[in-house]
Amino acid sequence: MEVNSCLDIAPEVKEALDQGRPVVALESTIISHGMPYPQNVETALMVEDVIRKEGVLPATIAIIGGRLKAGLSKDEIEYVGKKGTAVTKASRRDIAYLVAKGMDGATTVTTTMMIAHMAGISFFATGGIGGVHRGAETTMDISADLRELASTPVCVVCAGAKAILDLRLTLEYLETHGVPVIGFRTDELPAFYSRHSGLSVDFRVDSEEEIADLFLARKALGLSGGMLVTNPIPEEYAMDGTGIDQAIEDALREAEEKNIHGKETTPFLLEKVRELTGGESLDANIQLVCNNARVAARSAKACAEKR
Ligand code: PSU
Ligand code: MN
Repeated sequence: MEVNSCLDIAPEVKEALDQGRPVVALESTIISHGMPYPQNVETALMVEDVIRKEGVLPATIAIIGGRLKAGLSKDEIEYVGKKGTAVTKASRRDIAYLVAKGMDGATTVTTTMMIAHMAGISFFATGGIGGVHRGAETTMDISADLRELASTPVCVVCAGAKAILDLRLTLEYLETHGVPVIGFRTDELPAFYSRHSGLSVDFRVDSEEEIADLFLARKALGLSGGMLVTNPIPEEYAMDGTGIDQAIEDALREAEEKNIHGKETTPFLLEKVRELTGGESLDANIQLVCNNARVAARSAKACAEKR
């Protein structure tokens, strides 16, 4: 494959890809904008360990000094985590600017998918994807993550989309754009902090092997878009009935009062919810990311074994 001249693949990641060994991509906006320092860096390193323990190579993705990086060193993860929200949250529209200016960028689900695909990585684990925001019928706030899922052939493993979003509209958008929403050992779309949303997924699978089969079937069919695996937060960390819905409502109201919009919205809501739940939402967030990393790693491994 011709490698993009703006892309640096870490040597260890390159070697694994060349040998057909499994690799899982990880995003960096969750580090810079999704969690406070130092828990963000601790979590990023812990998630990488979860993947390594499965015998799979993690590749955390970011933009550093205008270079697209597939695979960060510990120091680079520390750098992005410490700089936090001072790093540009980089969506599709931002990356050419960051490359042209030699700047840093934290990659969202959108840009992580793009860079993973450029590097030849097919599986990606995160916490929650962006989606259609509540009130989108007037704000038109629909995350670029959904559009990217529609076009880029990467399998994204997440814990669903947060209830800060309109989950029903998010599913409608994904259906329109041909993105299958898979429930991992569930028929119900999980809602990030919660295992329940009252909405159905498109298909249920009960093993990582089935995820690999589905990914390979899409590839064999020549379908261009991605697929979304939704993996419920482990029962013991789930926040159903702990006032999480109230915290989300309060956060949404405050965002409206403060006229928060555009790319600020998601980080603002996440931080507010963390504050309002006394940090409990952060613990849940950390656990669900690890849980997703494990499923992504096993799926990547199953896929590598079939090829
Ligand atoms: N969901 C989380 N934590 C996050 C994000 C989403 O639980 O940090 C980040 C991801 O990087 C996602 C981005 O791609 O927010 C979506 O932002 P927006 O809604 O502005 O598209
Ligand atoms: Mn948005």
